[in-house]
Amino acid sequence: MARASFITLEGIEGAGKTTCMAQLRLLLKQAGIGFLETREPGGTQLGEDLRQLLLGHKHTGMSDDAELLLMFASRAEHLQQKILPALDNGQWVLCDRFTDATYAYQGGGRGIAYDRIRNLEDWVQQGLKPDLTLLLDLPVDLGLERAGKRSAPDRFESEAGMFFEKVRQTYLDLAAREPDRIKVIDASLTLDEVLAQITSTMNHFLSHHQS
Ligand code: Z5A
Repeated sequence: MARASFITLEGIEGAGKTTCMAQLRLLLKQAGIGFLETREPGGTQLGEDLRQLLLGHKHTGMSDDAELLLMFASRAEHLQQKILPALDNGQWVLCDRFTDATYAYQGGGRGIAYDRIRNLEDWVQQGLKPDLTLLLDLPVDLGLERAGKRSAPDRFESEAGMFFEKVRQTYLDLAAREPDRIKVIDASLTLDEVLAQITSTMNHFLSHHQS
């Protein structure tokens, strides 16, 4: 039997991750696959506490390095407490954001050198990477317009449009570098069309990764 797979979902603000996560959940259930659904930053008690510090407005002037290190502190705990034990037990893992978000937001958005991020990735993940990443891509204006219809903006959502242009471009660069792992979904289309792309990508993946 093939080993359990680690699947992540990525995208800029308003890309529709929440909606697409529901579709992924449904597809895995239909395939009879047991899975853990989780998110970053977060996923553990410590991670959720760190998430509040990272997304809230209490520490608006947080330094870029502190932000990066807190993302990886959350990730280290998450891997040790939840992700690795689940994979070891044969459970698939469905994670809303992971290290690609760090390259995109802290690397592309904040301008931290990718080598620094790679050092932390190597240290914390010891070679573990997602098996499949679905990147929901859409123009920044459209994403911000969709996200704007929701609740008050968090610390990241308060950034200017240029920040998200850099985040989007970094995600696309990552996808170009790792096309086998990162599948770009055109999230600017209607919800039905986006869900159809998710379903087709997942069915293709499942056909190669199920026993
Ligand atoms: N972050 C980081 O900087 N570094 C890291 O390493 C990690 C994270 C791991 C929290 O992420 C923040 O953490 C994030 C990056 C940073 N920045 N922010 N903010 P999050 O994932 O929890 O937060 P989020 O980006 O705001 O995502 P979200 O709330 O889960 O979902 P979403 O992708 O933004 O979209 P949605 O809520 O599913 O959809 C938005 C609206 O659009 C909603 O009304 C939908 O009904 C609508 N929608 C969705 N799809 C469509 C289509 N196709 N057509 C029309 N309307 C649609």
